[in-house]
Order: sequence, then structure tokens, then C-alpha cells
Amino acid sequence: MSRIILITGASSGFGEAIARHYAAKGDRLILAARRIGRLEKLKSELESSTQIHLLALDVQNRDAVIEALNHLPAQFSQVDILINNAGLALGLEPAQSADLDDWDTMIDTNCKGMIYCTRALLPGMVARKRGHIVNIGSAAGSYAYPGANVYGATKAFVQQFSANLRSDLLGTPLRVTCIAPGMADTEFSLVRFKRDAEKAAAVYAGNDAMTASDIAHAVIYVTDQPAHLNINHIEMMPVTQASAGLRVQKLTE
Ligand code: NDP
Ligand code: 8X3
Repeated sequence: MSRIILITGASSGFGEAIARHYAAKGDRLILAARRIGRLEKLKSELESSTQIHLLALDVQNRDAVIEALNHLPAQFSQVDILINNAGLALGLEPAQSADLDDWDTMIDTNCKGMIYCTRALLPGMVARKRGHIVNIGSAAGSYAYPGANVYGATKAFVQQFSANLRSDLLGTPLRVTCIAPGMADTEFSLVRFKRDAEKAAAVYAGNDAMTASDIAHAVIYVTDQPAHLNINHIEMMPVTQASAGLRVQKLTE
């Protein structure tokens, strides 16, 4: 049976790849992002396979999220799967020199955007006794690295919110999954480095990073499991990435 899937951050990277994978299965899609032109292009590519509704939406805007998700067109209103994917890292400066506006934007998008979308759709899912929320966390939510300060903290929030949601939803058939990827080659670094293409390309050069499609496969895997089964958490990394131990600063350095 065709499901209704709402994907935030569908205009590039993971969200776009996830949309392509669900479209190929014939699921109906609600695609949300700020860059509506990108979404329109994707819709024109995918609409031969399925029905698609677009939302020009900034997930930081609480009123806009609630309004949009509470007034979906009738044929899209019963969302089965919410993919909270919209998010970003801004900067890699140490905490003492990081930009406070960047910190606000990461918290407003990665944490608040996720909880607004979730809160808007949860009552309907609970009433219909059907729903799956997939939150895109990050390896940065579990492992510290220099410059990840607030970005990593927002993704730890995503991880813990997912676990806490599962507790609240015990006794309902709803499912919650957090997928926590490490390094994947998308526009993520271009955004982090404020459109410095050279710096962004250097992040992925020669390390065989994951692709957006790798993450989309994981999303499809968790949402295609039988109804009695909840995949709580998936952490995934390219073979070329690992948490490689604690650093020690010598007193003489
Ligand atoms: P991209 O930059 O390619 O995609 C990010 C998406 O998020 C875009 O579609 C963007 O759309 C959307 N977005 C950003 N801010 C907002 C906003 N305020 N409102 C609505 N949409 C927004 O990066 P990725 O695909 O890599 O990132 C997707 C998610 O995966 C993020 O949450 C990221 O933190 C996470 N992640 C990424 C990893 C990586 O290495 N690439 C690893 C682990 C996690 P638009 O600008 O059009 O609004
Ligand atoms: C981004 C993953 O490992 O580049 O969320 O911080 S990593």
C-alpha cells in the first residue's frame, strides 16, 4: 500500500536521495525545504512515479511549521512517515571564537525544527494508530571532535529526543528511529564553510565518504521492517572514518 512520507530538507543531499528512493517504491511524498525551486525540479523528475506535494518551509519558524503541517491537502494529510532530516552545521571554529548566530541557527534548525515537525504530526499519528518518525542525527552526537561544539550537541539532542519519544509512545504502535551517520559527501560541508567550495571539497577528497544514497538505504530499511519491530538507532560511517582515541596535550607544547 502506498504510504505518505514527509521529508524535511528534501532539496539536496540525504533528503533528496530519500525522496528518490521512496518515489521509486510509489509512496506519496511531501517534500519540504526553503529552496522551493530545487523542490520543483525534483518534483518534475519524480512525478511520473508518484504524487508529490511541495512545502516551501523554514523549519525554524514554529508558526509556519504548525500552520503548514496542520493544513496539508486532504490527500496528503494522513502522514505515515516523518523524516526529520533538515539540518546543518555552521562553522568549525572553537567555542571561544564561534559565531553565536551560527549557534542559534543550528539549535533552531536541528533541534527546534525537528520538535516542531514532530509535535505537529504526532497527534494524528497516535489517533490513526500508525506512524514512524525517523530523525537524522549524526556520529557527531556521540563522538566529540574539535569545532563540533554546538553542532554535535544538537545531534546529541536529536538522539536523546528520539529515545525519549520512544518512551512516551510505548503502548502505541508508533515507531521512532534515529539514524546517525558519519561523513557523507553532500552539500553539508559547503554549508558548514559558508559556500567555500575548495574547503568543502577538501573534506571529502581521497576518503571515499558515504553517499546520500547510503543513508537513504538505511531509512528505507528501517521503515520497511514489519510493524512489530522498531529499529531504535543506526550509526553508520565510511570505512575511512573512526573515533580514534583521546588526544593528550603535552604540557611542554
Ligand atoms: P545538505 O546541505 O545537502 O542538505 C540539508 C537540507 O536541509 C537541505 O535540503 C536544506 O534545504 C535543508 N534545510 C536546512 N535548513 C533548513 C531550514 N531552516 N528549513 C528547512 N530545511 C532546511 O546536507 P545533508 O543532506 O548532508 O544533511 C541532511 C541532514 O543530515 C542534516 O540534518 C545533517 O546535519 C545530517 N548529517 C549530515 C552528515 C553529512 O556528513 N553529510 C552526517 C550526519 C548527519 P534548504 O536550504 O533548501 O532549506
Ligand atoms: C556530520 C558528520 O562526522 O562530519 O554530521 O561530523 S561528521
